[in-house]
Amino acid sequence: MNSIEQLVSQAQADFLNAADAAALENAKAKYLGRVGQITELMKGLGKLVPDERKTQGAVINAAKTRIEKELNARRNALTDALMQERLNAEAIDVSLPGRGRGMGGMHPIMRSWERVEEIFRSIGFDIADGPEIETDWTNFTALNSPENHPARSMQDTFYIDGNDTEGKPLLLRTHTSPMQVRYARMHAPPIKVIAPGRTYRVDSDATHSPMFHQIEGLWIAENISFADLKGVYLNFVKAFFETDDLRVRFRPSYFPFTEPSAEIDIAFGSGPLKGRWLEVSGSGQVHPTVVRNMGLDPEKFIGFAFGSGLERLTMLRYGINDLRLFYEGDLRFLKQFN
Ligand code: 2U9
Repeated sequence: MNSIEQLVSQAQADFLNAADAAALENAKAKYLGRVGQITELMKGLGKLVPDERKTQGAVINAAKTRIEKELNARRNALTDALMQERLNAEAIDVSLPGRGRGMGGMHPIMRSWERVEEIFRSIGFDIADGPEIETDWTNFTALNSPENHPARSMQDTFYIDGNDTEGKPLLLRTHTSPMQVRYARMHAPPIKVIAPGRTYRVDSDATHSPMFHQIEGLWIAENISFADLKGVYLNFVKAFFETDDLRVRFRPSYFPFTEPSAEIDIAFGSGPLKGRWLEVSGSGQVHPTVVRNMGLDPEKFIGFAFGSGLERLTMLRYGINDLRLFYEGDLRFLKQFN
């Protein structure tokens, strides 16, 4: 083998030995670089006589072409190998089961909330939503709660930094009734409205939570009576608990915003709670002072109202025995409602 053939073989061997692109570029420099062996041979041509220069030149050029071909072949091989390596590393096994996304679900309290709205909407009640931060007037005074009532003490109600326009501290509403006052001041009778929402009291044990939900109903018209309230409520509990086998009883009670007032009890005719009277709501004829505070003449308009805890209704509907389960976020509990 003459020396130029050896040079080509050597280049081929060096290229094959180059394990990556950087090593290959170094090997290329050895032959085709500024001081590479082929380059040096080219430079030497100038010293030859024209005839020899021509024949030698052709030989060197042919060798250069072959070396470049070997170089490109190796370059492509290295690129392909790299791609193959990546494809292997990033391979996706399409036969594996998918991980999926966790689906959120409705909280049982929200289920009741929507259910109650749907039932009352179906009998022509409007739904009112309003602020959870309230003024002293709307939450207490308008609802005939006396200035010295214990509910107004710092220990019983959550107060907010900042005052209303009367200079009284703002507070977290203790019931949804202030929304009824707001609604009645904005609408002309007849008024049929429910106000569901979050309410707050300084209370925390197995049967009380500092945040809980209420649903209140208000019906104001010229010629209605307790019988209408009773009819609406009976219709509601029958729809809510999905049974006609149910009795309702009104027991005298006291609330500052209603007079007369009554607790509402229900008794199921069958099921695990069969025959037991269960307290589900408070109710009454809206106190004349409250009617006046809504901007209406109590001589002309009569109002009936009721209020229930959504937690209580939900516990009875699903047979839940501990209020705290609603707020612990335990998926074992929550998943049962979805
Ligand atoms: C206006 C006038 C009167 C709403 C009423 C009750 C009786 C009542 C409690 C039941 C369980 C609250 O969540 S609870 O603790 N509510 O007993 N609520 S009458 O009376 C109103 C409302 C608005 C303007």
